[in-house]
Amino acid sequence: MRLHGYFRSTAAYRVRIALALKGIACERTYVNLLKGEQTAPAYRALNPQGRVPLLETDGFAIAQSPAILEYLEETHPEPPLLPGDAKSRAAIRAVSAVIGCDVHPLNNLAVLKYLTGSLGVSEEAKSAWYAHWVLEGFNAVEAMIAPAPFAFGAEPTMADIYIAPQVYNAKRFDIPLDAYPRIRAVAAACAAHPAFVTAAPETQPDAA
Ligand SMILES: N[C@@H](CCC(=O)N[C@@H](CS)C(=O)NCC(=O)O)C(=O)O
Repeated sequence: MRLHGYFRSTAAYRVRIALALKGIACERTYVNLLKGEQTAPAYRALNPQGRVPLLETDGFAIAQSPAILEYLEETHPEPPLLPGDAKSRAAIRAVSAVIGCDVHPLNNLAVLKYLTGSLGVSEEAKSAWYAHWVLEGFNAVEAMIAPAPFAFGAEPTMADIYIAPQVYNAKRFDIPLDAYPRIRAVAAACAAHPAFVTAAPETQPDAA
């Protein structure tokens, strides 16, 4: 198994957390997004979208962190990222989707570059855009979780796998999190968990 990622990519960070939680050994390839390595023909041949993460496993390549997480969950069910009954799993997936579908896609590198490049938006307006969509999403997530200490109970689930990287990213961009005590509590619980520590961006080899 080989993960193609970049230390600051929150989508790749999700996959690193899942691998660590499930104790799955995985080789790594580093794709430097700032150097444009995601556009190299060899990488595009593996992932036509030219984004990270990408997981090569069992003779094929999986793009998109939600697909990778679901694949890992199906092939390595323990510990479960989607525990409980159908209702519990739907609640976990809903929080994951707020971040994965409604926040992150508006804030990733390609979108921000398009704003400031092709559309000529100022750095200030770009930052306002970024903050707006993070706060919109966090307002919803704050109301959807009940930390105990993780978003849905005593053990981390897929929801925490989405929340912790998004909080990391929000802090990088100086988004105030004072209005989100539940999200901050979840982030604190994650920060103390060995799998999240292993997966943290600043400790990845390509962060150096
Ligand atoms: N929905 C995708 C998003 C992947 C994505 O946007 N990755 C970003 C980094 S977080 C990327 O590779 N960007 C490359 C670029 O902007 O050129 C997923 O969850 O895997």
